[in-house]
Amino acid sequence: MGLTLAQKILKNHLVCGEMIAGQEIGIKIDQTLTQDATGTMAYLEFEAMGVPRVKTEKSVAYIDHNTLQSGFENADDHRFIGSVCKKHGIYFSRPGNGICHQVHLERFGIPGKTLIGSDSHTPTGGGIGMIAIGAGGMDVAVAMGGGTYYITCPKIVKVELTGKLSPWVAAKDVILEVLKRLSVKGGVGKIIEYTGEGVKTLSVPERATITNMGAELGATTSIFPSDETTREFLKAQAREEDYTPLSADADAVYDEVVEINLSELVPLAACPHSPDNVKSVAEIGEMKIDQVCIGSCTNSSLLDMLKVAYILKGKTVHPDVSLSIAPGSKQVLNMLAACGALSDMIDAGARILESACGPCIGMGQSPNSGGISLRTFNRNFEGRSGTKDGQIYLVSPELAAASALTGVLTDPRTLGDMPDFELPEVFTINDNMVVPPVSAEDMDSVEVLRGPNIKPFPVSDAMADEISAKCSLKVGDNITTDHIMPAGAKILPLRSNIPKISEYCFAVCDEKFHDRALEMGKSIIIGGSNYGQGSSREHAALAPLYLGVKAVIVKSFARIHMANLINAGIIPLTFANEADYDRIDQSDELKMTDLHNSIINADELTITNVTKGFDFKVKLDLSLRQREMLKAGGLLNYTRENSK
Ligand code: MIC
Ligand code: SF4
Repeated sequence: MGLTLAQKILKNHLVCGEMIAGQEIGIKIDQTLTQDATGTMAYLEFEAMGVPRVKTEKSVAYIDHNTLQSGFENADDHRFIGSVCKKHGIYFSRPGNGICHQVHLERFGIPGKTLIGSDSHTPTGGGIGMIAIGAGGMDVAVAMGGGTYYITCPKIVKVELTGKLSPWVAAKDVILEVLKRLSVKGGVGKIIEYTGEGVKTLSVPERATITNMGAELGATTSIFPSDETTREFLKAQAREEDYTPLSADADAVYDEVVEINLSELVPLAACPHSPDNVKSVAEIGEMKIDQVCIGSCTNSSLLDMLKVAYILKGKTVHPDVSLSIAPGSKQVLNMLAACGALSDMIDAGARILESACGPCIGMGQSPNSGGISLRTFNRNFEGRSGTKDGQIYLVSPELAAASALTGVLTDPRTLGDMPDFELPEVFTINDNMVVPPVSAEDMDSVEVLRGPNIKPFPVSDAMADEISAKCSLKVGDNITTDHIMPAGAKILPLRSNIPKISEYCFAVCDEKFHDRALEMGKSIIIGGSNYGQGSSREHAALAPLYLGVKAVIVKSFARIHMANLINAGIIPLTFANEADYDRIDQSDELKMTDLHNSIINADELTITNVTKGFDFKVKLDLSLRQREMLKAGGLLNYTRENSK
């Protein structure tokens, strides 16, 4: 039986386990990436492991999320990460060099290799045929130390692309269509593999837009074949030697098949407040807009920017609209400047931002109260923009630019003929903002520089045999990590300070949560389905750990967050009977006994609701490794125990 492309790469990297969907497998990781908002924690954890030099083929640390540096906290974190990298063998991409995923695709990604990154949009690398997976910082730290990375062997969904996109219909519309069909939890436990005749009509940046936003499906990752288009892209990046042709076997067997005829797609938008709330521009109808933001790791490539510049050239942004543009990398910005496209943007009235995440993570550009903002980003969760009642629509750069000129949601197909936008044969290459590490012999000469905001991270105690705790919070379905541990300009600088950042934990849902949880001492959280979707931030597990959360009982979990909870030593449980969710209220006291035995051996656990006087069953859907990890009190304790 033939293999799919994803299966081939996984098989090549298999360290343990069997390639059977649903079972845990361990894979070898070739490359890692971190960004600053998750990086400090990941490097503190790496230091705690005591491995002197990274054992990967390439590890890169990017500074792209918080580049505002309002106050010393950020600058200190950047300096810490820079010095750790220099010492331990990691390449350091300085602030200004660009968004991690964009730069990694341009300069470091290699078809057929495995990459994990402490950022959920790491699957961008799937655009050049990598198995690129978002993970928690601790998993990245372990991989840097040469450790195996564990995932549930995914099912493979084939997305068969036929036809060709119509003029002004974009790659963004492809992934929005997939999201519309599969939903934000439709990809959980799956890899989305793109095949078919339509693939060759898409450039590498377009493929990367699609794999990037596959994160919003909850998928393990997404992948495109590596073909002539990939070769040309790598060649233009002066990296032709990194090219290998890769595709699925002709007789590969897939678990699901989705067919998309590119020719039939129309401009789409994800409406507030979920990336899968997708409607066509025609369905949304006439809508006045206040703001347009173009950029983010989904849509900030040179190709995207050239299209935007073309649309804006010689025109003026509508007087009621604020337009900001953040080119994805120094390379993109530089090339826009050299060809005059940047000047066209500036001339039209665009506000040019630094090549960084910026507004995508709420670092400025929050819309006005109730403001309607069109963004080329990948997430429109409530409050993420920094304005609680902001109405965020996720759209293509073409649609965003066209609308910025008219002040209303505008179908880009009204722009008339579309010229051929082609990628350059040679990109402008200058890696002078990537600082290489010192050699292993010189590592002792490098001092790691720590600022006062860098506080030790919490480590869980070994699991107690009995837990009796109150429910400190009950939340509904699709809770995102932006609810659990919000980001934004005020909170992001605290990523290295868990006690301080914990003050904002769940504040979007309930401002009193922090105080209540601390007062309870230990507690349990109850949630609905797809709990923890979105970001890979392990702070969404570390802050609850710090606040005494011992277990989270939900209808279902999102992949990365569940792994982060286990790494932190918090027990993730799912209701055996979802109806029991309705029978538990906040402040109910829940009791679990005989945990030492059940955590290792049982698939189900009985919990007593002491307050209401009934028992209910929960499932322990865990591998033996995860069970042992929980018993030890998380990944660090487990690693220490096993290396004795
Ligand atoms: C995001 O888009 O939510 C982030 C910020 O990039 C996160 C990482 C983080 O929280 O630092 C992600 O997607 O993993
Ligand atoms: Fe940065 Fe936004 Fe991409 Fe996250 S989704 S990596 S915040 S640009």
